Amino acid sequence: MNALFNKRLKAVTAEYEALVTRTNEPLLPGNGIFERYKYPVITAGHAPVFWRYDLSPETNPFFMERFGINGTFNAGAIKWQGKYLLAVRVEGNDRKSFFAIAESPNGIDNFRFWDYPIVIPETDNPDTNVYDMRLTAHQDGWIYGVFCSERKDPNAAADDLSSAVAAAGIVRTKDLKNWERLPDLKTKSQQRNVVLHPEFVDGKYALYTRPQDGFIDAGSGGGIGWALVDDITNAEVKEETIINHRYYHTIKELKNGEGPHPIKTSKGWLHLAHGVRACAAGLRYVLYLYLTDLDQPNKLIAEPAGHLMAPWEEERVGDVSNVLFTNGWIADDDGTVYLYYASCDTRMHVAVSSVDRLLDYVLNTAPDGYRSATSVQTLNQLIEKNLTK
Ligand code: BGC
Ligand code: BMA
Repeated sequence: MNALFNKRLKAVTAEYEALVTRTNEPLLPGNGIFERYKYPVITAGHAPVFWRYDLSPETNPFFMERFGINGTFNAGAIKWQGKYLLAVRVEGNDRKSFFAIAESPNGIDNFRFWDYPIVIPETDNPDTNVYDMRLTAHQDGWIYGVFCSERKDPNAAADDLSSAVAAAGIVRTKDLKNWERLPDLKTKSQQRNVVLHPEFVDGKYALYTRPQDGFIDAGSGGGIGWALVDDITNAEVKEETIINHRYYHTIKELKNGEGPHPIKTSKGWLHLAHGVRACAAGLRYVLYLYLTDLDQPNKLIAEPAGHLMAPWEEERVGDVSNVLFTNGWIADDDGTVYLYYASCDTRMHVAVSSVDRLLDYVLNTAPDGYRSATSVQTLNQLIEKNLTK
């Protein structure tokens, strides 16, 4: 009998159980647009004990971690068979990401990972790293996962071990357990943040894209793109138009990208995206909303100025600090919206709102006037309205 092994097994299991069964609570009063929740919904500590440890005292006498988890973030989301599921980007200590489904009965706490991570079949050109999966239950009956597949740049100089190429990988499933890999999206430029629209448009599959000049630089790739694709089993972007542009001195000056697929509402398609600007501390990632036309999902109809959410308090610090990123949300049958976001490439959080509240926000928050003077005009109108009542 190995007393150390048993003692550690007991302590580590108790710590895990306490973490995954902890009740979450909204932080009130908030801003009225959404409520943040007190605790992150998924952290590295949510990885099951049997992922991290060899549970045999013979082969692991010190009860030592054998497979370290570095972070759990950038999750796709879907409600499935009454449960709230996240397709989490799990990153090991070895810097490789993979996907694993975590399930909650209520969307805000008690998330537990399924026993096994998702096995993504490789193509003839194996991915070095896969990350940031968007889930779409498409009109065609399949659930798709579109993710970023990263490979070393074959044209990089011999001493350059950092240059990479980003492409959109595509998988599909009927049960979220067995996944079929389709060919990667063919496009002229590199792509990250590609998202499948849930409905056919003019009888075609519709993709939100993010053309970019290089691996990091969006460069001349003006913003979030839109492309129609004939055949998803051999997807090719032939024509791409920009539907949500970047602008000087805004929260998305440097880059932007679609989050999860948009939510269909009575007033249009509600989109959640990320915007990036550069500053002395590095790249700052925030989240914003915009609305497009119900019949033409590529036509912008409203966009409030600035961010919906930016890193706040503990959310500011992590592996890649000053980053909020999102690629998953769930609109429930009663109109509740669970907005899943990651902070700093480290952990997952939830904020809760409703379709009605988010529509009120997009339609009644002033758009960007792009100058300090226009912001002061907007503020003065509000002050005057309030003080002359
Ligand atoms: C990282 C991503 C990051 C991308 C661009 C990749 O190597 O895994 O998290 O978004 O580089 O910086
Ligand atoms: C990228 C994204 C995310 C990540 C972010 C910050 O461009 O695609 O994977 O969260 O940078 O590192």
